[in-house]
Amino acid sequence: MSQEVVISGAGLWKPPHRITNEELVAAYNGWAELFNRENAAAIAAGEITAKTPSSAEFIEKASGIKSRYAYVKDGVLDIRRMRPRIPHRGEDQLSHQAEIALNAARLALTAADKRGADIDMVIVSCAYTERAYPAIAIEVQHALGIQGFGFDMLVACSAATFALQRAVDALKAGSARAVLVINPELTSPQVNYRDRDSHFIFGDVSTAVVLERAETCTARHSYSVLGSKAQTLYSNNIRSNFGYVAYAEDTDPFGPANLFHQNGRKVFKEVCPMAAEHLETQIAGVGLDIADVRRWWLHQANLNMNQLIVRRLLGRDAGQDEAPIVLDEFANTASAGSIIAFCLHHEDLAAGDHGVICSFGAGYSIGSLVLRKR
Ligand code: CO8
Repeated sequence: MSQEVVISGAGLWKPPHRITNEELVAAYNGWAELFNRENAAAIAAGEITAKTPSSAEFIEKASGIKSRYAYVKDGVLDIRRMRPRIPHRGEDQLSHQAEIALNAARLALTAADKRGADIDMVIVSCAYTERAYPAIAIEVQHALGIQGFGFDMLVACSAATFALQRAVDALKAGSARAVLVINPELTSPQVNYRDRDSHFIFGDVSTAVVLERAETCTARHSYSVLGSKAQTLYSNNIRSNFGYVAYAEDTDPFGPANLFHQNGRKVFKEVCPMAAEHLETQIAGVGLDIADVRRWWLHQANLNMNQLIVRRLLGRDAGQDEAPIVLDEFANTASAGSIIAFCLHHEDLAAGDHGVICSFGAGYSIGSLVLRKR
């Protein structure tokens, strides 16, 4: 059997609700006014700092984000709540994350011309899972009637590319015939909608990818994986401290320090050169030149970041055709961003065209796959 591994299908599921910058800013500013009113005496005494308003113009200029999708919109814009109101599901019900994982997985299986019985490894890989165990992947495996095994893995924004690399390795080693990688990015429960610096950054979405050996592939669109690379470098600049130890530490598991927070400026400065260098090495490593890459499916955190990375690689700007941007509509969807870009912008490629999927973010982590259309 050949060692050629292919991506044979991808699926994108969008949540039913959309939140514009204007709606989000109106809610934040309403909450900030209320906070300032309720804390007027302490603010006047210099004990706490007054909240300053957010602005839709700033958000679009600083990030390129115009809107985001929400699994549940109810509650997010309620200034007395500022978080989604997600109905609790009991242990006998399908979990929220398994449900959105299945929505994307079914689309990817159809695109790959595969059924559950053809798959024997399921990886649910994302920034957060809603519980520790049983793995969301095993719940999905059960719902799809898949034999074999499943597991969850967390690598923040690089969860998708790192899982794709695990899949490639498993297929090459022969420990799986076909692998389903799913990224159910339910980010909204971890967003601090009271934090002006980050309330606008994230959106919910779910993506999935099927990988298999070339000889079993019957899909209309498929891509040989020429190389995959995962890289990490420890940094505290993007953190979520949410975790099970909070219960024993007597700290508030939902306090601001336990929700997503970052030093966005530092991340921007440090990650852009790392990502560009990673891509140069990775592309040279598979015997290609930068100019051979027809399409860049890059991580979608910030428009200016992507433009800077592409400029460093190509020595010029690239348009939507070469490096598609989806974050204007979806915002930062953690690990799913580069996969959304792939899902929406791959069918027009011709046989022999090369493309690169690349993610970068918390950890720091960077992951990439070089593909060739078959
Ligand atoms: N409205 C108006 N003004 C604002 C706002 C706002 N909402 N926020 C900040 N400002 C002000 C600041 O106060 C500052 O004012 P001043 O100059 O007077 O001090 C000014 O605007 C500039 O602020 P910044 O320097 O912070 O602005 P930047 O231009 O750096 O833009 C960004 C901020 C958009 C955050 C930008 O730095 C960025 O995108 N950086 C990259 C960050 C990144 O990619 N992070 C990755 C995070 S995701 C990840 O890795 C995985 C996490 C897992 C998922 C989590 C799910 C919850």
